[in-house]
Amino acid sequence: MTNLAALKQECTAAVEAANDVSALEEVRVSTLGKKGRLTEVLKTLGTLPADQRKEFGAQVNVIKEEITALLEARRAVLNSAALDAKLAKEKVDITLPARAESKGAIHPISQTIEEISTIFADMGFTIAEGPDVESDFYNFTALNMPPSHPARQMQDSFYLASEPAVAGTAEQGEPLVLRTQTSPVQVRTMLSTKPPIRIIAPGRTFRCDYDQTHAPMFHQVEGLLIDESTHMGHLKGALMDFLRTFFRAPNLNVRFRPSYFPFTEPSAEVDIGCSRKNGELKIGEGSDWLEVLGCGMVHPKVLENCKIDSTQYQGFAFGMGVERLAMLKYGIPDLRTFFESDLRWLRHYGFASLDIPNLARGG
Ligand code: 2NL
Repeated sequence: MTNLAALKQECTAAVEAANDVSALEEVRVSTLGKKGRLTEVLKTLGTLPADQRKEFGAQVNVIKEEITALLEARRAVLNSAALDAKLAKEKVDITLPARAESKGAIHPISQTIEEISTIFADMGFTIAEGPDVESDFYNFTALNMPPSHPARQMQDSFYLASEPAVAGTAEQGEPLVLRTQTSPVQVRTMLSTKPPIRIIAPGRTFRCDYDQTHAPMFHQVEGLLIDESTHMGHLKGALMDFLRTFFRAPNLNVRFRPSYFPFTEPSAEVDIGCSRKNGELKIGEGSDWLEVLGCGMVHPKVLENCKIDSTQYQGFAFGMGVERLAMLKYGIPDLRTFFESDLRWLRHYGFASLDIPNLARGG
């Protein structure tokens, strides 16, 4: 018959000798596992005379429970020691000076929005903001885009389950959409303030699109001016001044080409003069043209949708893509790199926090 006292002593010693969790696990398997020593002893019960079986089985079970308790206690001690060691190893000395290379930089998107805002602020525009999640009315209907309009199709827009509380002002049950342009901000301003209105709306916009020149999230700056005698000449003057300041090219050629947007009439796309030689793009010289923004006179239906009397007031509006303007101004070749958070890219294209835009520097 097995010497139970000796077996208990050996198992106890093995538990105490285990110096880490995996060694302890080996001990558990070799004592209590399927082929463990105590399990093997239990298997021999059947070979014992009937009068000894009960007594011997009970003794083995007591030892089994004791060893189980010892294993648990040892595991707790080892886990706690492992945690202490891990914490000691991961300790951060917060008194160490910051590493030079971890200096932050202003992202070119932020810088470009600041530059654009500075130029329009100088012309008397104020900055307006609104929610990213919009209702169908502010994003489409008010802007003269009927339900059948292609821009409303599911593949272009990100729709959300309708949840009125999110947008705050959405009608019950109205579909919610991630705004596809920043125009809803102007719609809200027209509905809440009396003309004259002079605002720009910079911000995030979203479209279900992804390739070399499209990202599902991108940035726009839109502008809106409404007064009693606003006309296309004001629009042309404001945008020419803007582009010449932004691209730091006082003689920049600017061309207004007829176009179509549902929310403006007439509408135009604006090109600037450039040259393309040996694959290199130069802005402000040469005889080629490059499209940079869209604009037009606010459609009377849009004014009426926004409770502005279109017989008394008219206005101009424009919209531009921030990534595109930043790429052109700072020679950034690939749109997708804007959102990759690559620190080397940011160090190269980022701006120091003291590069505050001002008009003398071109926004
Ligand atoms: C583009 C063209 C444009 C507008 C945006 C607008 C807003 C209201 C009323 C009328 Cl509330 N128009 N916005 C007008 C013309 C063009 O954007 O190419 N954007 C990147």
